[in-house]
Amino acid sequence: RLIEEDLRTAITTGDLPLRFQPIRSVAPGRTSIGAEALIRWRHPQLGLLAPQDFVPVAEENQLIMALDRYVLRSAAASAARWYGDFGTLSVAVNVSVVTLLSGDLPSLIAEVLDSSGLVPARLCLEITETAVMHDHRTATRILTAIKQQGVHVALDDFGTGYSSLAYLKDLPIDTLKIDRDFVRGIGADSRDEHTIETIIRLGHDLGIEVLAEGVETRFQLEWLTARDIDYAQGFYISMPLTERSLLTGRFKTR
Ligand code: G
Ligand code: G
Ligand code: MN
Ligand code: NA
Repeated sequence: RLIEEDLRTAITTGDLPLRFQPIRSVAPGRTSIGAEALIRWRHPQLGLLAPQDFVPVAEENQLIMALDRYVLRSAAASAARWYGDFGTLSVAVNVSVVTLLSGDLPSLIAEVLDSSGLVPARLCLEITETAVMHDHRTATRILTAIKQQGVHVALDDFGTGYSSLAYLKDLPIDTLKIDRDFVRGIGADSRDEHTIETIIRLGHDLGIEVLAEGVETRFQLEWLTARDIDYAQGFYISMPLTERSLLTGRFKTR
């Protein structure tokens, strides 16, 4: 059997479990504000597969919209049940550029919010920087429609793609996610440190919050906190968790 046939089947049977990686606010109190949904594939012969093993297959075989729809529905249904010490929690969902540019995303989001009952502001869409800049006019138009629905938007893997600052100013986004490649250089490579400082300043000057991905050490977290980072995510905060593990930690469910 071809892998794309197996994947088509998995999307309909739901053999695509989500993991959730907590995102923490670094402001005093250090509370979890939500989690990023990360898809896996429980393959009958190959075991648990990571997204890089099959998301590209989905993108090449017109399966990506069905996959993104599945993840959005599943993540929203989960997040609608969560609350933490300081109220409800958000879920961030990675959405492919194919789905973003198709124009079907606003209606899909409306359906997902309606069926899950999730408050719009508790859903964040993660779009990669490269995807958005590839066709920034179409992306800006569609993201504007999505923002009007009350959903948040984050620019993922920021700093690795090519980005025009002129476009960034016009993009309706709430959060920049600094790519973990830069975070790895904290304490080791002053070019990475300067890049991070520049991204934080740029984001804040534009009224955009900034999150650091791939935070693996206490030193990195403290360095970032001293430079006014808003949010942190990474193995030092938490590995990606099953929903069950998430809910035995700081997360609770109604
Ligand atoms: O979980 P992991 O670190 O292996 O994720 C690797 C990459 O796969 C991440 O960069 C993420 O953007 C992407 N990814 C994870 N889950 C999804 C998903 O549900 N949909 C899409 N389109 N990409 C995902
Ligand atoms: O592509 P995206 O950035 O959306 O995906 C997040 C991916 O990064 C997931 O596959 C997750 O397993 C991985 N990840 C999360 N935290 C860390 C970390 O601290 N270090 C490293 N190396 N990878 C991480
Ligand atoms: Mn992401
Ligand atoms: Na990322």
